[in-house]
Amino acid sequence: MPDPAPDVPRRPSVPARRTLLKALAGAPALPLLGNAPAAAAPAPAPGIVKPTPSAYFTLRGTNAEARYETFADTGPLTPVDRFFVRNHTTTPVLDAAAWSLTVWGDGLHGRTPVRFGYGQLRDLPAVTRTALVECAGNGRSLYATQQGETVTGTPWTLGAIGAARWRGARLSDVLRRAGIAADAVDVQPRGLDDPYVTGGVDLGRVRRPLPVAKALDDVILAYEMNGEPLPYDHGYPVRLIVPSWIGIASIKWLGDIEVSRSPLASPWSTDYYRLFGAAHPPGGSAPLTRQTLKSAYELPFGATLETHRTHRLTGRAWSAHAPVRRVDVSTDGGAHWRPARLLDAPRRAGWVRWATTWRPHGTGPATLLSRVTDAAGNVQPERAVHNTQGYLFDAIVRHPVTLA
Ligand SMILES: Nc1nc2c(c(=O)[nH]1)N[C@H]1C(S)=C(S)[C@@H](COP(=O)(O)O)O[C@H]1N2
Ligand SMILES: [Mo]
Repeated sequence: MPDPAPDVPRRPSVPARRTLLKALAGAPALPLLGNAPAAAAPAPAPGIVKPTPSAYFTLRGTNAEARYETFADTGPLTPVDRFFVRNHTTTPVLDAAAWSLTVWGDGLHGRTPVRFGYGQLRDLPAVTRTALVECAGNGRSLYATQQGETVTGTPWTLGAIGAARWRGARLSDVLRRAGIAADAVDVQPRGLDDPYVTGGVDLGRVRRPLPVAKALDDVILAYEMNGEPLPYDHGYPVRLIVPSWIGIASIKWLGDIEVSRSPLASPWSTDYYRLFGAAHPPGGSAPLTRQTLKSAYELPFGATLETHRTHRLTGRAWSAHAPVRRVDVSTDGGAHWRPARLLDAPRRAGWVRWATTWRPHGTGPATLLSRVTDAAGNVQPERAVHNTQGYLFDAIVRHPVTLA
């Protein structure tokens, strides 16, 4: 099988010092540090170009998790300086002028690879849409903390998610111009970041098959995020955005797309991003596609709330299946529920902010709960169904606070 590894000229994966200094110079003043010395310039995470100040991020290996509670002072979109980064290796600093996308494979008429330069892609009709990017493992650590279950993988809390406004070309336009055959079944986008090596095994570059039906539906090749060129860490110059699917589908630093008349596979569709474990078929579930639904308070876990005072509590809710219909909250561990007030009009993409007021009495530990119901009738369960890799946590989050 031909495999034209794109011969895109690449700069070294360590960003140039100038780039780094420029990025740091653009860093925001740190809001949550109170009177900490202003000179405490945050070191970027290894392999991540943008600053990842501890006020906004928790570093987890090659990744930076957003502090979910700090979304409280953001609007419906997540600013780039708060947006989580999930890197299998390191952020490559690519040059748009030297970049091109190769579309190739037996699923093209004539089987001739077709190249698109950055300018050609930008000349195609542009679409703009809001979409969440949420890692399949978002909330993974709650399998352990809330359900006492062991799972493998990055122990995200709730911050492996962000919402942005993406602008780019339709994947369907690119595939049609490349001459996709009527009987093509899968496409497989692949990134230009370094091959992923785990346990001494080289799994190659990050790639994952995408069924043609989804590829021709609403997928975009994004070159802008929140009105700016895509940042290095989020896939510059071009990434895929696969709305409502798990984050791994949205391949960053896109280099090539294979188009095939027979089903494709990669470690990201066979070993990872399936459900394994007692509750699932012996060989694992089918490869995961859609994300699930969640809701959570924008409050640190273990926050202390003053008793006999009225608090305004806020949060967010989202579902990859349908618009949010309602959010219910409980401040007594689930004995009583009441509706929260929705602050945004539910739409098919993005999340809904919500609020409730609470005047606690008494002191000591308490548990706050929130529960989203979407327009398709999906509702968060009490428990998520365990899977060994801790994907798709969807259970009602039990949010511990202390009343004092
Ligand atoms: N090329 C490439 N694409 C990638 C990844 C990666 O490591 N390399 N990580 C994936 C995963 S697991 C997620 S959750 C999202 C994260 O996107 P973000 O870093 O822009 O938040 O990118 C996906 N696309
Ligand atoms: Mo992910």
